[in-house]
Amino acid sequence: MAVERTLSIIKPDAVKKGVIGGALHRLELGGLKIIATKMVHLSTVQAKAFYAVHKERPFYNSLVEFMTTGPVVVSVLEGENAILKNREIMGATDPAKAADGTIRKLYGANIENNAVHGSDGPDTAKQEIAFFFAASEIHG
Ligand code: IDP
Ligand code: MG
Repeated sequence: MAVERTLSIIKPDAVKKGVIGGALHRLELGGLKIIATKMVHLSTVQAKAFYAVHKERPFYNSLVEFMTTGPVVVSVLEGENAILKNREIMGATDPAKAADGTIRKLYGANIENNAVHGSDGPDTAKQEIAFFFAASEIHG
């Protein structure tokens, strides 16, 4: 296994619920190291750009609106197999289908308001990290 980096976002619903610490704690308990983190309130332009890959999906506009309803916490996570590990700790996209103990099961309300984002592969991880962080902000 290789040491990887991935992007995590604690979405506006989870920030509003007061579970930034709970979500980050679970990522750390899973062996992922936080090597960069900050709070950002996404503009519509930023949210549209971040989720551009989904622009043809029926939920795109709603997702963009949700992601701009309040601040998010973006972090770079590092560890062995970090991309898949993060997605395992997050759980399935739909909290109703997520395994017990996962962040989405614990804190997600529905398939859109699902508490957290994680990159889905090495290329997207690289792009998404660069979307939010300059190299000088990452302490790996
Ligand atoms: P992922 O976040 O598990 O990788 P994606 O399919 O990449 O899931 O979808 C991106 C985000 O879009 C999801 O995390 C969720 O917030 C939202 N989303 C996905 N599917 C739906 C849907 O069917 N209805 C509404 N929102 C959705
Ligand atoms: Mg995805």
